Amino acid sequence: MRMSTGRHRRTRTLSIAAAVAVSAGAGGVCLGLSDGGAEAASSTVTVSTTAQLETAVRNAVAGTVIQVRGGTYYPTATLKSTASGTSSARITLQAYGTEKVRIDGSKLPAGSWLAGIYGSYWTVQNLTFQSSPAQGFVVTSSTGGIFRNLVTGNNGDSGFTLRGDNTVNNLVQNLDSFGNYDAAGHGQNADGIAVKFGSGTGNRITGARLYNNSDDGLDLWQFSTAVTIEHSWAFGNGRNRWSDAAFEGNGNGFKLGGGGVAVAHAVNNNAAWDNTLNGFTENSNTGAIALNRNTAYANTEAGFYFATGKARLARNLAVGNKGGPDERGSSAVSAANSWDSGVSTPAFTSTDATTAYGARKADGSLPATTFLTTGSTTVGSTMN
Ligand SMILES: [Ca+2]
Ligand SMILES: [Ca+2]
Repeated sequence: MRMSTGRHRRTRTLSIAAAVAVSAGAGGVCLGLSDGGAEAASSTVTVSTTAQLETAVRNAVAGTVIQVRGGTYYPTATLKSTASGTSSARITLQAYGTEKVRIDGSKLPAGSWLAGIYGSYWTVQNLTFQSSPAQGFVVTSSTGGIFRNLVTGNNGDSGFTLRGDNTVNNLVQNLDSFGNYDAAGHGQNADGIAVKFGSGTGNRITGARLYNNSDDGLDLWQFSTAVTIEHSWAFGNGRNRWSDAAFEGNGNGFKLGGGGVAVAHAVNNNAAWDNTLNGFTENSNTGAIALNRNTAYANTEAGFYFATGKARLARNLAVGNKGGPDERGSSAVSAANSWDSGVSTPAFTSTDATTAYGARKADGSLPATTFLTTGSTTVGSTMN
């Protein structure tokens, strides 16, 4: 069901009519048109079975909107697409209305990812990807992706991954990624979100909760272009929650490098707590990572570990980390942080994390919480 650009233009009117007809239906499946097989310029496909979901993803082209009815879906092969939308005709995969959709990988063959997107200009939103035998959701060398209000939980490797060169201008907004654990690696690989082994400008992660993963909350290993990370929380990572006698999970909240790259990521207004290693670490990245107004609380190692690089730390807050607030080398620049001289450490309004684990707001943004807030306008994360 491929189409030429010319065909696409000539069928536009018809496809709009078809889309209207579809949305007037009773939630059934509506695929394509009756004009000889040309794909619609903007076709809405509503799916309610696993087979329909698999077909719809396989056949998606620019302008396709796939709406998934509430329920749990069990793909038998990776949901995969190499198709690209355009900035004006995106490919959209989303829950139908406010219905709860879980895409569950527990019937996939061993080693399979649950979803793999290799194209550009996708919007994927309001969906859960869970219980994959390997990675949950993987985006490879994509431009202009919007990945919003997704949950990636209890997968057999990292929950959400951006990777590859030409990874450009992707937005990951309001991701919940938790409980991911690679049994085969004894937990050494499964991060909440991995932006690894690649490059490309304009990638941003915001509003994420990355928790209880076997390895790190966020990992930027060998991603050689600056990534922006803001308003995200990483907590409870690296603990052996799987009774793995040979457990090898790391447990940094935010792992901001590795593999020889030197890159100035931007890390603003995040929080890391209760991780088994550092709250925030360069992980050998010697670049000028900029960290502003982040909070590290009660991590097992340092709050902020920047021993070798040129990181610039300002207005961060570190309290109760067993390895101390900061571990800095002479190349790092530190000013106006809670550990710097002349700066007072504000008291937390609350150290009860219960509300931080709670339900998100209706628009998918982080839950309101007083946890780790201080009211300070100068130091630490605002926790929103
Ligand atoms: Ca690891
Ligand atoms: Ca990792």
